[in-house]
Amino acid sequence: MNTEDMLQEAERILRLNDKGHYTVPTHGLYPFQWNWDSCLTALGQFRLSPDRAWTEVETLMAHQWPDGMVPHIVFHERDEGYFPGPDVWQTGRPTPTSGITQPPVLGMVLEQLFLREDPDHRSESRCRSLVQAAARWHDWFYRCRDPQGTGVVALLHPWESGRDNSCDWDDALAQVPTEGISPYQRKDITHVDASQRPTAFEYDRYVALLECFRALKWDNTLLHDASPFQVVDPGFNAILIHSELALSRLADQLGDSALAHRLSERAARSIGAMDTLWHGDLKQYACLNRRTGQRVNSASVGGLLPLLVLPQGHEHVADLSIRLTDWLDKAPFGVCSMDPLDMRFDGKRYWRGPSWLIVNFLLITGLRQCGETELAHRVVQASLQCIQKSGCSEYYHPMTGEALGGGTFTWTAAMVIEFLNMDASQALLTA
Ligand code: 9WN
Repeated sequence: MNTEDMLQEAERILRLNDKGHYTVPTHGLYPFQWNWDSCLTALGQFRLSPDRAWTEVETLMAHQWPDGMVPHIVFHERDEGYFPGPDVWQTGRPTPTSGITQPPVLGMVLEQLFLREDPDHRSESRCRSLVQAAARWHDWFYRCRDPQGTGVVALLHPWESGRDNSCDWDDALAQVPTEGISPYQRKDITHVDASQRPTAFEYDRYVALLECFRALKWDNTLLHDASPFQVVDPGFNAILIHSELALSRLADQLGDSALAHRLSERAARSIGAMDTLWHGDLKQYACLNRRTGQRVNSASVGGLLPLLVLPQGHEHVADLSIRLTDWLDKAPFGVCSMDPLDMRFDGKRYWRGPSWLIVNFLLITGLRQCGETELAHRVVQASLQCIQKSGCSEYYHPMTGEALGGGTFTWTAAMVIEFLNMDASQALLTA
């Protein structure tokens, strides 16, 4: 496939999965609107139609909860092909939604959409409303997921991380009690081979957490302290801070200097708090189990994502770049989701080894910001090699580039469009 074919295929997939005002990640396996999928998809959509890109994120934000939370799934239409559906979540929203959230990439995406528009014809009022809504979501994070004011927020469910079955959650998940959970039937393994999906042990705990929160009527003033699972993820927090800074810059451009100042102050405090997540032995960032107070000894890609918030020349940029280079040397088809030398690494199983183009994109964004442009180009090239070999899949075996998970995948297609529009990526690919 040459670059023109790749671009055409990516555009075809965006259209195929377009429901008019939102996009499904892929038909069958994920038949609803997902939070971070939609936001990242808007980046690719922008190249086809800026108006359609703004609509994608507006649709998501129309389902923000009154307390500021933005749900991870919006169930626009009934579809029996996914578990757990709205009847399991029972969140009581006018349009049914899930009751947990996902990585807040919205802020960084809004800034990109705004900057890419013709300065004389910018969608200022659309952007202004979205910035206000996104800031309310961020306020919710710090109020409800960091009630002690530590500067970093906790995840209460592995699905919130977007890296569902990462090894990062193994210990904390094992502590989640499953007695009395309702019987259920998984649908994911009717679409995708079970060897590429989370295990039954993990699903039982995903359901147990959902049922625990449902029993508390999804009251976010109670969920944090009551949750048997509270993990502070450096990757998630880096995304939150990166978006917070983007929102601050946007607020400034749009004339709301008070909001801009409030967000940049909070981001500065959170960047300081990220130091507590540095793991000196692993030479990367790692999670903290907030329930036990213990450091999680797990070297996953989440611990490299703080590249998104490190300034050029920071001592940890070099450490993280060395790790990334080492992983790419061992697995050339994108960045592994887990250290390839870890005993638990599994190149086929979802977030325990495979490479994901959206994570590659976030790393590339961080690397470019830190001045690591050569390494950023290497990750672009590795990502495009997956597409050349296997098309737009959900994820890839990082050693072979084999397509894994769902096919004709929306956010993967959107990332292809992003990568092909980045400077020099075409030259690299054809070199
Ligand atoms: C649960 C839609 C989503 C992504 C997540 C990915 C996967 C869902 C699932 O699919 O999660 O949210 O059922 O496995 O892990 O990152 O947003 O593409």
